[in-house]
Amino acid sequence: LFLLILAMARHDDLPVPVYKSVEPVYGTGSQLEEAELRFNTLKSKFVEVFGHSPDIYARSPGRVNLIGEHIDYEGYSVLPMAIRQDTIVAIRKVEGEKVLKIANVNSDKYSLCTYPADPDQEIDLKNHRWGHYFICGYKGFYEYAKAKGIDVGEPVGLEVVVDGIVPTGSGLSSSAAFVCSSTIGIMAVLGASLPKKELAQLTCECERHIGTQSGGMDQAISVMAQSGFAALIDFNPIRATEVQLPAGGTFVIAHSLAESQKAVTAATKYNNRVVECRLASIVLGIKLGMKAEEALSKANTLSDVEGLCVSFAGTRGSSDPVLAVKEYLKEEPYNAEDIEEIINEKLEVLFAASPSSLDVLKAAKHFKLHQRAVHVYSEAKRVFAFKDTVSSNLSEEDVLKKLGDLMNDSHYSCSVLYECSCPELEELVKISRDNGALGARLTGAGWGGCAVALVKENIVPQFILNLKEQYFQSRIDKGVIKKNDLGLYIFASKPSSGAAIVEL
Ligand code: NG1
Ligand code: MG
Repeated sequence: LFLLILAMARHDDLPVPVYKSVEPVYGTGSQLEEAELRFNTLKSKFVEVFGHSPDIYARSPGRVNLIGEHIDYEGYSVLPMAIRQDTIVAIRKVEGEKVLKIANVNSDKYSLCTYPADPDQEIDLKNHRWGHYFICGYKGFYEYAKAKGIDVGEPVGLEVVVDGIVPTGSGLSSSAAFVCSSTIGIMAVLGASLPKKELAQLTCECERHIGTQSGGMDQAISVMAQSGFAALIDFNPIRATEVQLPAGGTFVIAHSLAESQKAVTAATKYNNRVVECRLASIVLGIKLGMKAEEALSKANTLSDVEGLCVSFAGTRGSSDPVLAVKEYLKEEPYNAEDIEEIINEKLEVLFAASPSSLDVLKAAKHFKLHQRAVHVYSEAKRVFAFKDTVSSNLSEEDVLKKLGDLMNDSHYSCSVLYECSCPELEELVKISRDNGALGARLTGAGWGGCAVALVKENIVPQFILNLKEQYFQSRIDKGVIKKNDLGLYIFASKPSSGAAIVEL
């Protein structure tokens, strides 16, 4: 009976798998060889720094988002897949010494960070350090344990060595790979374990300690991904449904080489958009009949007022929430006073409990409520169109073409309405399309980082060669990157597996 129940359980109800070797995670061939080398190096480094071996290793992958950008924090489903590149955290519990020592295999770039073994410590956000992401997992887990009444005893010291190969600032969620592997590693040495979907929720909250008001996409896919499948991630509650991608298409990821340091630029970029969406939700709620007070407390995201927008659209014989946006949100940017008059509240008061939102208000000149809301509602629809297309009985040719079109529409919306692209990404997306991509778009938060292109399987090698020549060669010539590193900046990607614990 137990086995039957286990077989029937959804995989996201199960905890992160624990393996005794690296094969189940990395498969065979060159990928396995690379992994074995990394684990050996990581172990040697651990012995070198701390004088003994780690207790366990925890790994969690980066991801590429195929469609559904900047809508997870508005409550809408997204469709990413895990990539092979991951972060591995080797960790050991140290009784007695109340210090967290976090080292990196790449100690030239990332020097040892130490923190007190104190779950209540504040993270110094004004002085960003790479080790802060580990502390996100640390604080987040203890908060969770406290809230749930889980007894994990007195805080202990931890020794940690990190090996991350997800390119940073690239929109491939190196941050979530680091936060998730840290949290999973911490929980494993403290003897705690959770179903993956709860862990996905927890790690999302962990990462907010870095000061970005993240949605939950990156942590969800990093924790819950199944090898061979992309996933439709739903929120409230978090849930992952496997999506089988068409065999004749390959997703090629290319780095624009513009780095996007989200934790550092949050006030003018990422968190700014979260605040704009919140304001758009409140204004829409009021215009569509909510009392100001009710809207201030209940209209937190655009998904909260979608029902009202759809009812309005119904009066025009449609079901498209965008109609309500066009009717009730002006296209010209709003300034703070415009909004305060409508919502009958000072913005500083509305956001008083959120220091990172107050930073946004300080930095913002105006708020583009119309454009952001049109993006969110239309992008949310494209995600379902993408999912439906994949499972439709159209010919593969037609499926691929349609998916490409949806990706192109998504990029346009990100670029023009959400304004999260940059000149380098625009150039890369154009070159991708010119070289036969069925669709190409920025992926992740944007403002730099990577683009993802859908390319027919049979032209992938030529496509990559052409991009190397047309986008990367001039940057090699200028010394921006080294020719030998090109494989880090452009590669085809298959859907990889999610987080795992390895006990060697
Ligand atoms: P990146 O910047 O790619 O890690 C961020 C958010 C996601 C999502 C995307 C935009 C974090 C940890 N991640 O991803 O939740 O909102 O932007 O779709 O903030
Ligand atoms: Mg990130």
